[in-house]
Amino acid sequence: MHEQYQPLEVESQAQNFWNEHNSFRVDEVAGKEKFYCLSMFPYPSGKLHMGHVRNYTIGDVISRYHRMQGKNVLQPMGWDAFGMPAENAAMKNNVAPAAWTYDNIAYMKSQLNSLGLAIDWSREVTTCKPDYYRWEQWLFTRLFEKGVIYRKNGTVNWDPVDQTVLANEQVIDGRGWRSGALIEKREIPMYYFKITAYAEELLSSLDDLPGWPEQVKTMQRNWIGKSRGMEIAFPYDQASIGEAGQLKVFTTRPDTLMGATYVAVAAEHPLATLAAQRDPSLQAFIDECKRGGVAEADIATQEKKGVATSLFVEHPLTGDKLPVWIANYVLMTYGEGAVMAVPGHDERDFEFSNKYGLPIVQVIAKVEGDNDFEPGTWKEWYGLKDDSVRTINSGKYDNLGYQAAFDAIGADLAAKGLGQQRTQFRLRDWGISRQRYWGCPIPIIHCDACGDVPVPADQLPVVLPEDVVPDGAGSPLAKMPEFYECNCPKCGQPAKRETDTMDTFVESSWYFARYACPQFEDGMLDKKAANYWLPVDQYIGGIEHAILHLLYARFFHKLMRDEGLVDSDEPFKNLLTQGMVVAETYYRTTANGGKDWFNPADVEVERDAKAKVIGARLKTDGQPVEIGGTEKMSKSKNNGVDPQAMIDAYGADTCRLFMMFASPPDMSLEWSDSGVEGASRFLRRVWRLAQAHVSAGPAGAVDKSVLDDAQKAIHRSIHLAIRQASQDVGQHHKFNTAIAAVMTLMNVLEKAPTATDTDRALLQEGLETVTLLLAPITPHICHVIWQELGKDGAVIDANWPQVDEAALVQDSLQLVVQVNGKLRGHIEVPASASREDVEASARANENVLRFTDGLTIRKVIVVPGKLVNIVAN
Ligand code: ANZ
Ligand code: ZN
Repeated sequence: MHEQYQPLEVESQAQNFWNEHNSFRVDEVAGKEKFYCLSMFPYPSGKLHMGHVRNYTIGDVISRYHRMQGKNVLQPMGWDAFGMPAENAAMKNNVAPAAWTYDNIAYMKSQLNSLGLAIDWSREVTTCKPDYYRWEQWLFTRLFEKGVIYRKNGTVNWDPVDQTVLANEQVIDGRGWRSGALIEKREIPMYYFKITAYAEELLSSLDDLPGWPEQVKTMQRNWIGKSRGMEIAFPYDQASIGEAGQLKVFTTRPDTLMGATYVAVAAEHPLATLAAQRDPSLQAFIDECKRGGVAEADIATQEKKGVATSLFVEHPLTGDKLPVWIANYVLMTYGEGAVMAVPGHDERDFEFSNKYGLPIVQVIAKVEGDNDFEPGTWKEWYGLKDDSVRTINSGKYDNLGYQAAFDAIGADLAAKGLGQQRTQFRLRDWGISRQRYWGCPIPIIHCDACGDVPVPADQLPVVLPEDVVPDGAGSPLAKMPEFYECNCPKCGQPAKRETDTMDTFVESSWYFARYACPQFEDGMLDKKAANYWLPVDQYIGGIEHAILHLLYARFFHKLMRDEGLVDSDEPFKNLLTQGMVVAETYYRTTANGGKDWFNPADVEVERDAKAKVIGARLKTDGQPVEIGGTEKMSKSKNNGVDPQAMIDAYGADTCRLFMMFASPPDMSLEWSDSGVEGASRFLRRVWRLAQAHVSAGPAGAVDKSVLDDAQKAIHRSIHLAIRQASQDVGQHHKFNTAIAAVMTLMNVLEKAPTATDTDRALLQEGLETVTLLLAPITPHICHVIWQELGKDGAVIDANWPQVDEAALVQDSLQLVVQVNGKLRGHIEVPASASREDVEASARANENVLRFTDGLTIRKVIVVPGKLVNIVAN
């Protein structure tokens, strides 16, 4: 054993051992408890960032811990390899996306290995490879035949200069990010997954996931957005519209119907089209609305705008004429694309009415007869769906609570055939067509005679050519006859292959299942293997995937279940969303008012005597820079720290220890050079103590019957650390406090005597314990120390240590003694001492006698096991 800790040597020794022994390769073992630990797989962007390192270290610690519990642990890894960045890089560097992607994968795989992750690489899945996406295409054709996938027109952002479809985030201020051209909305045919058919189940089975953070479940519930309400019909005013008909709206608040003062329709609504035919001046506004962003968040925050039409509808209960407006806040894709506007009680309608001088009528009031309506006070009543509010100004429906008003108005509407109860979901069907090259080809053939024909299973996969360099103008596949020319599988006539590819979220929706049987060639999943490993016992990833990825993966799991491929209902039993990695930011303001960001590695921080940061300077020119606060590590703020530099300098174990010690996994982790130094120092201490102990020769086992009091205390410290770490790691994933418990034990062991055989036996047990408790966190150093301690077998095959309850029992206790709340001394009492004995011993303490001299003792408070406080005056 080297005297000095040499991390690079230690780490390659441990990694070589694992490689030679295929240590992390697993198979299904009947009767052995399985544990499937999965971290979200990376996009192969080029190199790992700190967020990856944190994510994968957390997963690795959990995996290794469960292995030490004797379980059959699967920890796989793969690559979410399709997507836009590869196309952008390809255009910039003139290399094919495939070559770029495979290079990145090779490099990032070497980085993951240098972290010492306990991954079963025999199960590696790469989503851009035909052996993977073949099964995605197969499922697509099955679902298409079942009607779970269908084709309809969808709206996309069209760049008229680049002749290409852009994603929402590629449209900046209404212009294409590359061309700068004004973006148009276009209707093109696209394929949709009918996820809305699973909305109810996706919502209700969230209740079966106690191992998910409440926050994530709430986000999913809101995204699915189930609303109970009514569909209400407003008959056309025939005088102004010129024909019979009804305008339908969806409302969650039929109780406010008597406060409806106008109706508003979306720009795409048929009544808007009709109004523009009558009055062409409306067309400009309609076009403006159609140009706006498709993202819902934009619509919620944008300024409310509208135009009046010359059309009217009739109020379904009073017959009053209500004007029809066209408004930009009404979505064509929600409800009926039209709203009954109740400006007294709806925030958007209120803003709109104020702007355009439309009437505002209060129809809800507080019970206490406070009927003076002040604009804005509706906020207090809105959302009170109970009897604490009453209807007013509502004619025969006055003075009713929420439910009574809902029922009374609902009954009258139903009697007239103008209303019915309805449940509405916010969730939309999932459009998966992308006019991109680097994605999974949609397995459909268009035939003039037969229509859309799914590619038969024996002709799958539809292979994506890998040698293409896209030029940014339209989809390359649409320009490659050798790709799209084909014959119809049904009638044999010349036909055209679909050239769109799938949304890359499709690949990441089922990779977790394919890891169970990555080489299986007879189907999408090997049912036996899939049912052995699934569901995933612990899933770990970023909170940014709380909605889409997790919802799509849950949806796919149910699709695969309904296809007979898996038996379970949900894919991920427990979910851990790890916090962000943040770091300080530094900048200088440039002449034009912009900001130049400097990497923390290039900045020298100045501190005062109390280590408080008082300023910062750029290392290269010595001039001051501004401190911008801590932010998520990102390219835009230039505050990323390269994990590789750190692994090279300190070793992977230091990196892992720092990450796990700095904060609990679900909290944000602040980068700190001194924290890294501290982690490195600690590992050197562990090494040094082990080295000193081992070099003194072998030690025996502890004979508990011969321990003196001091030795008992050391033995107790060992088992206290085991108890603490077991609780923290096993139950709460609080690796930071588990590490703190090991540090406390190290402090004891470093001071422990080594004179006798018993002393040495105790130190041996202490060091073995430190090694076992740290093994999931810093596996390399623990691998080597374990061998040096003379243990048979590798530490990865060792069991997690057990608490010896007897060792925790204390013969005597130290109690704090206070007089009038001030610390005055300590007493030592037998653990079995009665309250009276403790009090007597405290009163007899010489300091107590001194501080109570001349006073009368009024009261003695005993907190068992902790302190005695004597109140005297
Ligand atoms: C009258 C009303 C009165 C409404 C009131 C709310 C409060 P959730 O809960 O999200 O389902 N709405 C309906 N269709 C819409 C569309 N296509 N675009 C924009 N808004 C639409 O929202 C349902 C409410 O959103 C409905 O209830 C309707 O406004 C509006 F005091 O009707 B409400
Ligand atoms: Zn045909």
